[in-house]
Amino acid sequence: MSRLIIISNRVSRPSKTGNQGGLAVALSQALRESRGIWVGWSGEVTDNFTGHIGFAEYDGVKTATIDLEEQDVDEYYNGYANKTLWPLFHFRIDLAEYARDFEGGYNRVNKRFAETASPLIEPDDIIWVHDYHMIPLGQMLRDRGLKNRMGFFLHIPWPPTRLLVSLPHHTKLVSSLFAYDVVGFHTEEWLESFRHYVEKEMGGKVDGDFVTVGDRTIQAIACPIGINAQEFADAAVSEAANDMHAQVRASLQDRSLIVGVDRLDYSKGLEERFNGFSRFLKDHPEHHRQVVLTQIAPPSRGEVESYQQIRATLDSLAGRINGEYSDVDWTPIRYVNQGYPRDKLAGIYRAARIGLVTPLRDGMNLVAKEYVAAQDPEDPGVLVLSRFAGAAIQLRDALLINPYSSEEMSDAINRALAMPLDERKRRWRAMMNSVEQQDISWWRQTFTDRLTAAERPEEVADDA
Ligand code: ADQ
Repeated sequence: MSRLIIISNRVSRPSKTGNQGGLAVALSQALRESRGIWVGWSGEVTDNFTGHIGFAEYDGVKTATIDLEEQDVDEYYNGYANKTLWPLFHFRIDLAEYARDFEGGYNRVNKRFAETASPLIEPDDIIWVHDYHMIPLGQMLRDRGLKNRMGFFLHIPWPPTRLLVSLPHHTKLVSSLFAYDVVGFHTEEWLESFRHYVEKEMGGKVDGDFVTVGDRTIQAIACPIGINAQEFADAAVSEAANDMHAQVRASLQDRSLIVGVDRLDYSKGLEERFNGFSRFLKDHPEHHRQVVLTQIAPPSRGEVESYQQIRATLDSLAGRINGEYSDVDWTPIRYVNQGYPRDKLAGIYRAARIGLVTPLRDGMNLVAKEYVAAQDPEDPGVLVLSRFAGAAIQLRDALLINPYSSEEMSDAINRALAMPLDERKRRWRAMMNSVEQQDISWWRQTFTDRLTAAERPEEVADDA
């Protein structure tokens, strides 16, 4: 069995709050089972880049990290990754910033990663690069002579061609993906957009999973990420979860709980969610005092202005809605800016009659799957899910809504609250089957099997 080398912006480290992004949560276990190394940024900033590699092991996961300079963090992480690619790939060209310094910093840091990782890589290793921070890394590793099988997985959407062409040097960025052997997306929709770009902008040819540009053929596949369904279901009935469940229930005094859990990010549709909930309160006075929306949203990327703005917007919106509808003994929105350990989070999900997951665009969305996995099979809650989350393709039995429409959101909340037990069970069972079948192990196995079976670049060259 080949060793797996995972390279991503950050490596996963267990934190007390359990506040990890989806990528980190998903990959920890995947890497533990292989005997590989996870390479990434330490999260630390140094005065001058040294290239020094810090080796460590956390929870059975071997890590190799480098520190970056402040300029790297500004241009590469806050800049090109989070001010340029993240908004653009989430269809928000209004928020995307294009600056040469960002692009330069992005390429510089990717080169630094290539220099760091290449001495650690042995000829039989399989390399798996993750996410939009690292798109050109594979090409840079190839430039250094690496012939390993190399895969790339994009955790966010792939934007429509008409939006992507607004990025300066877009073809250069996309071309670099052809250094990999397998490129993975969460859904057919993102895959379709990628193929469309390659055909229209690069004169490429698509033949099933094979995509060819010039003399390079790669496999481009849809491979939806999952969660560790069993572990999450177990966590939901752990002691910590039961305590949390009891604490939440006691505080609700028989009111129904609606829960939202998201990083504080404009792509998650939090403003639209608050507006949708406000619309529900307006449309349904009979539910006043009967429901509480608990929105858990730990801040992220606080150095980026658009994130400061969304935070300010939500602070005032939550205040306004609560001001309008609260009574001395009822506050409709509980807005919480902290993270919770996973078992406690599972207890909160289980206490909620409705999981409200309404991103405007999301590569997948693991919260939707976690909410399903945490439910009590005898009395499951209802998932209200945005059509624009990748997860909507698999979770067809959620109440699917357009998150831009506060009326649809209001109707869905009303319908979910009234849904009979039979229907709740039937929908939950169908969703749980999908969450269990296409779980995190399935995802990793599906992707790495493809990668292992791919022809190595030198085999291709030998045959030619
Ligand atoms: P994210 O945008 O971070 O991930 P998501 O998939 O929902 O979104 O994952 C978030 C993770 O963080 C979940 O596991 C959740 O439990 C956890 N989390 C969020 N808030 C928390 C809190 N307050 N306390 C504790 N834990 C919290 C990116 C893409 C997604 C894609 C994933 C994985 O944007 O579309 O699903 O990667 O590929």
